[in-house]
Amino acid sequence: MPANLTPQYQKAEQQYRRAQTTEERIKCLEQMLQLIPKHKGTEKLQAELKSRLKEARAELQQERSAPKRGRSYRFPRQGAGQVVLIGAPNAGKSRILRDLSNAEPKVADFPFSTHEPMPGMMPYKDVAVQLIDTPPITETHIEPYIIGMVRAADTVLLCMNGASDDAPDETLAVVEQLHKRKTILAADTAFDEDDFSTLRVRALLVVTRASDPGWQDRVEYFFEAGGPRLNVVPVELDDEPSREKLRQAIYDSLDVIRVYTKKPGKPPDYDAPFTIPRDGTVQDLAEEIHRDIAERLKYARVWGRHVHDGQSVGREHVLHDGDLVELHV
Ligand SMILES: Nc1nc2c(ncn2[C@@H]2O[C@H](COP(=O)(O)OP(=O)(O)OP(=O)(O)O)[C@@H](O)[C@H]2O)c(=O)[nH]1
Ligand SMILES: [Mg+2]
Repeated sequence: MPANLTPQYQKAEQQYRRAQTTEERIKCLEQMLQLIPKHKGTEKLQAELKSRLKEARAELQQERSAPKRGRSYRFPRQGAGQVVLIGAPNAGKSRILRDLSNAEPKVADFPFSTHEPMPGMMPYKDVAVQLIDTPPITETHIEPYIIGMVRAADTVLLCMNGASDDAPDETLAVVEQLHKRKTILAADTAFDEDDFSTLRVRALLVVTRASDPGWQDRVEYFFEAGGPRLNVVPVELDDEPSREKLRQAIYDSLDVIRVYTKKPGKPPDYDAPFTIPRDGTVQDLAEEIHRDIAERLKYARVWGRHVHDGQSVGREHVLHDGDLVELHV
């Protein structure tokens, strides 16, 4: 990525990645083109953005004239982050959704039991994380819409059955299916520096049935055979302390902080915190609440461990987990 890209541009780029419709993508690309610093170092990227925009506009035309073949699903983001579960058949994806969230997917002791994606909310601390279960991916089949979901996810859970000798190879096939579609599971999310269409998406390797003594050897084999070196989270879903560790790993991977708000002259709202990225600012919080507030914001007062009680701060002030903020417009 060329140097000197502003934080505003980077934010627009992140929105582009998370866009779920062609209309949204077009809007984001237009914004990126407007925000990108115009100099020699960004010429290649500008050209790339323009051709993406052209493609997206053509796509929209086509969508309007002829409805898309194949199914598509849209799950508006909710809560502290959107986490997509993928994996080979029988990996335990639906069981994770069932055990961790309010959703009631079908869980079966035979493969290919899930045919459609399903969202659910996982409560954690005093926030909730959106989990999305998906149908299995094999060497020969992937539902095309899964790619879009993976690319827009905040975190992907690559699920692998820790008790099966076939699971490492089956899971490598999942990785390969994504790779063929320019989607790479990685430790962190980023567009490829040289090829804007390739995207790295933050993922965890979740190994189910970790009460099986062989799970570590199977993970070792997965890595040695070329699997991406993701952080590993073993889980035995029959065991509550183990499930709690998985909840925590999922939440931590999102790298967000919780911020509480109060209206001037009113008591604090400690029930429903907002979540913003770690190192997020007052501006980020305001945008999370409402675009109007973000635009009209004059200053904020903050209570927390890193400020004097009620300290007045500007838009660029960096917030911390647990801060209480009063926005003044
Ligand atoms: N004991 C135990 N059983 C598990 C665990 N994870 C998954 N299972 C079982 O494994 C079987 C398959 O789980 P599912 O969640 O249906 O697997 P899936 O990945 O959704 O499978 P498909 O929808 O076919 O892709 C079910 O019988 C689960 O109860 C685990 O950690 N411990
Ligand atoms: Mg399933």
